[in-house]
Amino acid sequence: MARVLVTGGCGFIGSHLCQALVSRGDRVRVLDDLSTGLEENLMPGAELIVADVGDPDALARAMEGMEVCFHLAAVASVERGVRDPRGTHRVNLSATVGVFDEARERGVTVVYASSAAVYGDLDVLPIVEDAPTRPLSAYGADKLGCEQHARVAGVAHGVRTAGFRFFNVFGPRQDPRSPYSGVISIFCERLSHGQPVTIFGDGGQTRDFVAVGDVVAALLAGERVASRGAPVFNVCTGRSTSVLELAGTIAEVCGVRADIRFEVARSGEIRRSLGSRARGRDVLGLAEPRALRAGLEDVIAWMRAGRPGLRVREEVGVSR
Ligand code: NAD
Ligand code: UD2
Repeated sequence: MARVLVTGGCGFIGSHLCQALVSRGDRVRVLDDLSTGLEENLMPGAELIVADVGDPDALARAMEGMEVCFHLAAVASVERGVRDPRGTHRVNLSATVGVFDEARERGVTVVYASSAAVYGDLDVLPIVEDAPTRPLSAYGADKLGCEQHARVAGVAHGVRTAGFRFFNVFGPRQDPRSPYSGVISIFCERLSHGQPVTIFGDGGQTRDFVAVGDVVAALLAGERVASRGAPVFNVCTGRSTSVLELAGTIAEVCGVRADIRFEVARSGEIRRSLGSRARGRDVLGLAEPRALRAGLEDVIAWMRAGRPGLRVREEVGVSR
């Protein structure tokens, strides 16, 4: 039974990770400010500290007695970084430097979320981890900064880390309600209600959509390979889907005809994103990823069930 801290554990990916950790018998503590996460996504059996991960006192309290920290708390939106680069930088990079520093004090291993946004728009696909990193957004630049600080924390201070460059993650409990939500959650929500969807640009832009269960499997494997060498891994499927194709497939799963409107492309938009999963397969032993259509069916089923969280709202084990 490991003692594990999950920052951002009430969020989309964090809640799935906590579910896996509690199920395998770990003692799980969550640090989350509930800015985008929901208390009803707190896994029963996990302890919750409601605080800002950038607050050094709260972080020290949260890390006390822990062996591993999964650091997922972030402003997980490229668009928010465009509008407020200073505010998102404080959470996405400065707070991560704090996590590595606290981990060094306490001998804690850190497994953290990076992003495919570190690569920017590359010509050579699929993208391997050794490809150049040329982020096109503040969000991507901050995630790359996290990786650089992980390396320094390892080399200079002996902190064991592993970083994961998630491509476009989707699944149940991804919030569809903000205009900055992931495209799959927005399209599933709208098409399942027979509403039109908006495509930014011509819809020919492509993404590598990875199901959240595959992300959890990668993070759990990351614990084993975390080292002072600060390894990084893609979390992807190696399959490319255009946004237009995606709208068509979701409409099919929902049993409706897609009503699509087109608007100008977003600024800093990446045209093609496709990851290589070779390192994850060979080093972490990751299995064949879930098929897109099967993953979309999971999302639609969750939406049709009324978007349940992991528990009913109750005040158990919460400190603020
Ligand atoms: P999410 O918004 O659902 O989860 C983020 C969680 O962090 C939320 O529970 C939020 O309340 C919490 N949080 C935010 N700021 C905080 C702060 N200052 N202090 C404490 N808690 C804070 O997003 P997600 O999609 O689950 O993302 C999890 C991680 O994965 C993030 O680091 C994100 O950048 C990364 N990531 C996500 C994707 C994706 O496609 N969803 C892709 C690449 C990387
Ligand atoms: C980036 C990162 C991803 C993650 C995410 C966090 C890349 C390749 N991906 O995802 O890893 O960090 O940011 O936010 O860097 N779209 C529409 N209509 C909509 C919504 C989106 O057309 O209503 C398009 C959007 O313009 C983009 C695609 O769908 O081309 C995917 O958008 P997204 O916001 O889901 O994620 P993206 O690729 O910005």
